Amino acid sequence: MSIDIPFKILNGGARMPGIGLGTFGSDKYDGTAVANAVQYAIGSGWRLIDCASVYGNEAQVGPVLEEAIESGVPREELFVVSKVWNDMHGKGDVLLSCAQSLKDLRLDYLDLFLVHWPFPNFHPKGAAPDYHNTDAKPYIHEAYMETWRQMERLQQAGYVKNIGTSNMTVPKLQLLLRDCTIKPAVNEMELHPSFQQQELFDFCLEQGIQPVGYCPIGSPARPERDRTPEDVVDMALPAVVHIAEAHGLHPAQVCLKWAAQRGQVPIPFSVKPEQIAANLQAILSEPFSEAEMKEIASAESNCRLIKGQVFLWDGAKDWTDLWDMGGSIPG
Ligand code: SBI
Repeated sequence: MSIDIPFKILNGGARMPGIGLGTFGSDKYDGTAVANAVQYAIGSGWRLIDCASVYGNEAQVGPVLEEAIESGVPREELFVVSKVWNDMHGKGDVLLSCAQSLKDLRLDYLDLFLVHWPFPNFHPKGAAPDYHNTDAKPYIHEAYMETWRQMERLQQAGYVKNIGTSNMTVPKLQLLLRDCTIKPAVNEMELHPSFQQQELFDFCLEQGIQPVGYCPIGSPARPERDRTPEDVVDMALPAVVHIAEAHGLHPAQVCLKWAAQRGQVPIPFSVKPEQIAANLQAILSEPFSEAEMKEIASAESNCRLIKGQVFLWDGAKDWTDLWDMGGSIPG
């Protein structure tokens, strides 16, 4: 099925669909469930699939992509994203990670390859929320640039059409923009009504970096380690519920329509066909009024859901250090 999904033009000229399917199944959905979701999504018109090696399911998603292409979906219509995980930032490793993702996804190029986190810090699968890796390091700009140079080489060699960042901050992006040869085409970041990151969002747009928003409906399926009692439920926000009623939409659809109309590319995850269909329909629904957009903008409450606490290093105060909340960083 071919649907006219609005798209964004990236800084290198590529067309990126205005909504994508997230594929992080957390500990709740295995590779088969996620692959079935991708199959249903492509069959119902979705074209952007947001993958990552750490999601552990690229080998299951790959055959679905291959079958879609074999059965007539033009490769150029698909927009497949993958990401290099934190344990593969070292010399030569970025290329290896990309090669593995290409092999697993059964593709000969990626549309977009991202540095998943700006730290080489990781934790074992299933780690407790308070897990602490004693090898973890703070952001080191020279180390990040070594990783980025490898990303640039992958683009120059044609293995990936675009490169980008994820989980960055304004200070980190400023350093990268100062020192890069190829600018990031996108920055993937947490974005939902209760966490709009207006300053970072505006900075990205000013710099020609397309914001891609994860957790766009508040990630109801996120793992336990990413839950706290203070977390706001976006779909229950009065502004969201009120606009949903006025438009005959589900609150999830309101979050997605707001996201797309604001200018980010949301990447909702779901394995349920009816939700996958409704999420795409949301983007195609009537625009919200300026007053409605403002009402949702006012629902901001600085509620970060994915804090990244498992990446903290010795001497870090708490998760706020990951996000440069104290100001500038050494560069
Ligand atoms: C993982 F598979 C493992 C760790 C992890 O930590 C931060 C949050 C994250 C991510 O990077 N992207 C996600 O969707 N969840 C994640 C995923």
